[in-house]
Amino acid sequence: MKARHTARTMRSALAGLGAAVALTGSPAAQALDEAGAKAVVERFIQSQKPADAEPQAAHHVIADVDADGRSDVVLQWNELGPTWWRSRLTLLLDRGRTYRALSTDLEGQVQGIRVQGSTIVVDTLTLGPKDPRCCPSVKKRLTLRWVDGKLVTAR
Ligand SMILES: [Ca+2]
Repeated sequence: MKARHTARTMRSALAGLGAAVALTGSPAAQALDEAGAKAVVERFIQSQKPADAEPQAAHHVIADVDADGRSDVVLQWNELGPTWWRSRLTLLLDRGRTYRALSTDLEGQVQGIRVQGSTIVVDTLTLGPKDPRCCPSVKKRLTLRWVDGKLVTAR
């Protein structure tokens, strides 16, 4: 009785999975939707081969950062090493058939990313003097701006 129920649950779980895969397989050419953005993120993550580490996507935001009318993707991802991890932010700019990737390191645990025009605002928590390593508590904001074909840190 119990086994039959489990089999049915498995089947419906797999059906759900199939639908999700089919959606991500057809990214929109111009206006990027959520499924298209996920496909772009997945391709980028798979192209990353950090030495001794596993790349893993975390958050992403769809926005036209360079204001050329084509949606770009702002991605926060992590490199997970055996005893360390590194947080990265990558701007994936739509260049028609390909995406141009610009990356920078991030400090702390990312709490949120907002994109306003050509400005990317990243809110993080960093370690205070009394914080244990697991639990940073000091709020820090990083502002990046797309200027003259480059991603610069805004003051
Ligand atoms: Ca764009």
